[in-house]
Amino acid sequence: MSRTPLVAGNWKMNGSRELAGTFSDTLNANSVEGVDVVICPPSVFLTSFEASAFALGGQDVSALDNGAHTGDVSTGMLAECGCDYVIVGHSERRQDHGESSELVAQKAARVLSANLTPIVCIGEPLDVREAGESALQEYLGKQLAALTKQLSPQDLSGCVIAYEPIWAIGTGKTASPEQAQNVHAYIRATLAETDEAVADGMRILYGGSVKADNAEALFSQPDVDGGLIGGASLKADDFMTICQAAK
Ligand code: G2H
Repeated sequence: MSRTPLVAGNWKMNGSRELAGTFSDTLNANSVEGVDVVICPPSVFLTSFEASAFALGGQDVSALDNGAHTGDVSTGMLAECGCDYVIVGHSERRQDHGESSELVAQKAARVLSANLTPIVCIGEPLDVREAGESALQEYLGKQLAALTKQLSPQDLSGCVIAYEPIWAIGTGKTASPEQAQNVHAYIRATLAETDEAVADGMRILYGGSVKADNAEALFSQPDVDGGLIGGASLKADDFMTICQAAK
């Protein structure tokens, strides 16, 4: 199956209204044919974008309905601010806010029920990577199992998965294209145990120090369907180069 590549910029807690304007101008003037492009800024800047040639996404969302949940943002609010996508389960949320894989799966379900697309992040810390392949597969397998347990195959087909090895996030260390391909193939094979067609159609993004100069090698791997980009998504020119590399 041919899968439309997707490149999502995760601004994390960075950016400004001015940068939203710069990105709107650059991305609208340079649409990348055949690639879905998404910017996930801090939610306070969502309405500062004029997005015509790209989509917007949230960086996180509550698993709950609107109500007395100070500081949280709901799927309905993100949709009202123009989002089509929502990142859930980023390792920084898992680490900084103690989010479990079960909560991440609940968030994904909530995003799907609002007709938005969850970008579900999974990834291992360095000690797991160094413990060898079976430890790595067991770790990622548990993160995936929480998702496949919570979601029907039909719901699963509405998700995007992002594989982000924690040791490669913001460190300048990138998984080699071969390392990325091996894990992506494992993720697809694991999803195929639930539903082969869903696994075949699943877009699996790579994230972790993707830059303008390494994107093409990563994205050319058969099971790598684009990227989730952090630091390099804050410079419009670099981000455009990365989007082009996904074609
Ligand atoms: C991983 C990635 C974006 P960076 O967190 O999700 O960030 O590209 O800065 O490693």
